[in-house]
Amino acid sequence: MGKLEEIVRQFCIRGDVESIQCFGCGHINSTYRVRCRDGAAHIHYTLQKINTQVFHNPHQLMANVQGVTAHLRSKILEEGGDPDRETLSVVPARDGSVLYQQDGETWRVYTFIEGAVSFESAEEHPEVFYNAARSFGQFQKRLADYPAQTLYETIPDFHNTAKRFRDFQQAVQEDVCGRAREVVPEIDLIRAREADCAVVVDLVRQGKLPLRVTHNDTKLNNILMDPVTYEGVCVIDLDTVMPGSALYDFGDSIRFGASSASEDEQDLSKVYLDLNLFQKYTDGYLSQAAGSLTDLEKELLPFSAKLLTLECGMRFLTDYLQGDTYFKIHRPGHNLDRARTQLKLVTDMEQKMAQMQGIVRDCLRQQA
Ligand code: ADP
Ligand code: GN1
Ligand code: MG
Repeated sequence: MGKLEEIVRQFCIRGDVESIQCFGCGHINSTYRVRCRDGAAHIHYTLQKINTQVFHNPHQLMANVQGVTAHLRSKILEEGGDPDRETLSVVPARDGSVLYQQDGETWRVYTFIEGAVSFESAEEHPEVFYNAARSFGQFQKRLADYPAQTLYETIPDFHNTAKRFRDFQQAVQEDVCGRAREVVPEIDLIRAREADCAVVVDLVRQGKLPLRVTHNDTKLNNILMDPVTYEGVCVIDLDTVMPGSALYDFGDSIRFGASSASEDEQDLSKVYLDLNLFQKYTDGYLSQAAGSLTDLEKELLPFSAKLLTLECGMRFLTDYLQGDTYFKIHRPGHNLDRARTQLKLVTDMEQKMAQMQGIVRDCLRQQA
């Protein structure tokens, strides 16, 4: 029996394990699709090794996941939906725990959501992005009455962009890999935007922007969708559900999904903000969330897209400078390529800010 099979058998799975394959394109955890056979039936599971370099307290993380999924289940049932499909279901280990730990590694299992796929891009099917927005908007709505004080902060200061800027500055200064001299234009571009970094955190601290229960990692591949109808099925990757600003979720979705190219595209001439996709997402999101957002949140939606893109660019560049210790990379310079696409998007968004503001205004007018 292979190591992965031995691990998955520690969980309450049905049937005999037939195969275990690497799955998905996440940058943090290691994900596998497990196929089991029980008589004539095939059952699939999602086995994940939690990245404990990133998530220091996996038990607290799982307490969040269980609390949030239990809440979502009851909302989905009230709405007449199918909770086994529309939210994640944790499969416990045989000893009753939600995690299994071995050789310093930490594992969990979810039921696999069948007949749903995650998209890496919305360029070919813009309606995918509209529906993703509706799902993330609905996710936020379903968690609006969740007791936020019971959530653990799985990664402290996750979207504290001002802190991210300080960490970036420190990485440049320490320059542990001697890479800073290769990336002077990128460093300058970020430094020139220091003032942007504090805008949202300051408004949250001053109580001018509300804290809500937010997902905090709303990239398009963190939602499973129906491959035929392109409807949203299930919001996944709940590891960073924490109190946050709605702007983090809106901005991060745009950063990834409204880009004309993939996050690691090396030809920067292909990378720009697709205003059609921005419009689709804004429309879908506001169809769910317009009623609960404050005026200031609505006003800052376009800025949040730029802010979260700048933040992510800074994080990729910081990781590149620190020797690629945080995000998984698949080639040398991968984090630098990712940082460059984000920074290209930032400058493009700056030029398109007035158009983005116009789109938000038009969508709000249509919702009213
Ligand atoms: P990471 O934190 O590394 O991004 P995710 O939890 O997002 O990990 O999982 C990585 C990928 O695995 C997802 O983008 C999705 O394609 C797939 N996936 C994860 N959980 C499930 C599930 N329960 N059912 C089906 N596919 C899943
Ligand atoms: C990571 O786990 P994944 O791949 O869905 C990261 C996000 C970044 C994203 C960039 C916990 O998301 O914050 O925006 O990569 N998640 C964590 O693609 O750091
Ligand atoms: Mg993910």
